[in-house]
Amino acid sequence: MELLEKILQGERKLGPGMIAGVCAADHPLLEDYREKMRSMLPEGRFLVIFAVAHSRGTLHSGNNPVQQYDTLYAYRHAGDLSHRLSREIEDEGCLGVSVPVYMPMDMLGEGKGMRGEICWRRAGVAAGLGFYGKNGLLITGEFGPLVRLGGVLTNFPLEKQVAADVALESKCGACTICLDSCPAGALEPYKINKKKCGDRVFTYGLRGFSTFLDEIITADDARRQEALRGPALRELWQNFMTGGYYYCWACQTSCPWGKPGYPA
Ligand code: B12
Ligand code: SF4
Ligand code: SF4
Repeated sequence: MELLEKILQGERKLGPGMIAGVCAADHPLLEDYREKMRSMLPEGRFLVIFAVAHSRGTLHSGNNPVQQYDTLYAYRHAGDLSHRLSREIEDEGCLGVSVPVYMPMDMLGEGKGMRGEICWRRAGVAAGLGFYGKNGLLITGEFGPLVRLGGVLTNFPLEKQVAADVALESKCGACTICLDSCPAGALEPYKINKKKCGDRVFTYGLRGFSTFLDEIITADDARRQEALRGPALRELWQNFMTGGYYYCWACQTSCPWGKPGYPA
């Protein structure tokens, strides 16, 4: 069945490890993103949000290359679904803008670095896909926070598909597992210290790259040669090639939501 048809029929589960939901573009949770959405599609009225599950086994493996690989493919999968849906919508004579799952982002605006065109966690809550957890992530009933999100802004009439059941309240209760599991101490309930998390997640991302450049520029010749032959450059090169740069998933893997038998 075509994707659009499934969405029109209100199907939440699109296939193994894939769920979707719809929200109005003017949902109050997305107020801060209205201007951005207008810039993407002035006539955009609805957002279709996809959540694609990670492989639980892979993310729990503790092996960084396979974790990166799974992350890249979950992103790609969410992007593919969005791209496909936008084509189907345009076949029907409407417009569909596939919004980036993570990159590219507007990195040029003053102080804007690393701000998405849409906050997918907010959009996911507004589309009834789950609730906002103490770990600062969207927690779905099916897969917990072990998902990558993406979606399409469209003028296709989807008012009948807009989620009625939206979890504005957290369902974390007294649990603090993710807060205690963060190796960077970056989490407080519903609040994340981005600097602390970024230092960990971007060990060989933008932060690692600027540290490397700084070292190359300021070091003496011997140290420079050492740095050029060292592992950091190899890892940075690999990340530039693959687009992967993550080194932590603990706030996703530690959450009991979505694990077999949970919630009961
Ligand atoms: C930049 C970015 C980062 C940065 C900054 C994180 C951040 N909190 O913004 C860094 C590198 C630190 C980061 C880390 C991680 N990220 Co990240 N990140 C993004 C990205 C690309 C943009 C986020 C953004 O715009 N931030 C801007 C500022 C304004 O956000 P903020 O200060 O946190 O404020 C938001 C929240 O506080 C939230 N909020 C506050 N109160 C409430 C209340 C309710 C009810 C709701 C719904 C929301 C909400 O709304 C605010 C924004 O509107 C998104 C993709 C996207 N476009 O959404 C992925 C995204 C959030 N990241 C994701 C993931 C998985 C991670 C990591 C686990 C790393 C990894 N291994 O992949 C960690 C988790 C950190 C954490 N616990 O939050 C996933 C989350 C999936 C999910 N289940 O929710 C996303 C959605 C990517 C995707 N397409 O799936 N990330
Ligand atoms: S990704 Fe790692 S460092 Fe960042 S908040 Fe989650 S557990 Fe903490
Ligand atoms: S680990 Fe516990 S506190 Fe953290 S998001 Fe999951 S349910 Fe909420």
